[in-house]
Amino acid sequence: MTISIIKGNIVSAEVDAIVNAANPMMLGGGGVDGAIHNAAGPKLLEECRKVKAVDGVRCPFGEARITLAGDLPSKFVIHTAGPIYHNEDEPHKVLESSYRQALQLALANGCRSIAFPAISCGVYGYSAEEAAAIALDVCSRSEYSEMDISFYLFGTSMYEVWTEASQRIGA
Ligand code: AR6
Repeated sequence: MTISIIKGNIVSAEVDAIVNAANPMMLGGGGVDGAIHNAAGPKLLEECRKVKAVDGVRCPFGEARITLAGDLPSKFVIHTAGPIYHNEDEPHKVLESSYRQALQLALANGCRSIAFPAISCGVYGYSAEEAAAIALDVCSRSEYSEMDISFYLFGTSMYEVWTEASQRIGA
C-alpha cells in the first residue's frame, strides 16, 4: 500500500477511481463536484442519472455509489456524500463511513488505485485536522493494503494539514 499526499487538482489523477465529494442527489454541484463534472463532460451526468434514486436521493450521507468516469483519465468515479458537519450529532461516523464505503466499492470493482479529495472540508464545514485524521486512519487499515491511495488537496494549508496527519500516523 502507498498513501500519497498531493497538492493539486483531482481531475488530473491517473488512477482507477477518483472519489467525488458529492451531495445526496448526485447530479453535480460546486467545489470539487463541479470540477469533476466539468472535466468529465456530460457523460458523467448521464451515468449519475442511471443510479437508482429514492425521492431524489441517489447517495445518502455516508454512503458511496460508483459510475463510469466520462472523459476523465480514471475508469470510475466513486461518489460519496460526506457529512454536513453541523447537521450531524456524530459527524466522524458519517465521514468514516464515506471513506470506508468508497474504498470497499473500489476493491469490489477491481481498482488498485484511488484518489480522494478532502471530503466535507469545503462547504460541508468539516474541520480539516479532524477530517485528515479520520481519512488517514481508514485508509491505513490492513484491508486496503493492496490499494495505492492518493489524496489531492487544494491549497497549501489543506496540503500541510494532511501531510502532518500522515506523518503522525507514520503513513
Ligand atoms: N481537486 C481537489 N480538491 C478540490 C477541487 C479539485 N478540483 N476543488 C475543490 N477542492 P467541497 P464538501 C477542495 O466544497 O465540503 C458540492 O457543491 C476544496 O477546496 O467541494 O464535501 C457538492 O455538490 C475542499 O478542500 O466538498 C456538495 O453539495 C474540498 O475539495 C458539497 O459541495 C471539499 O470541498 C460537498 O461539500
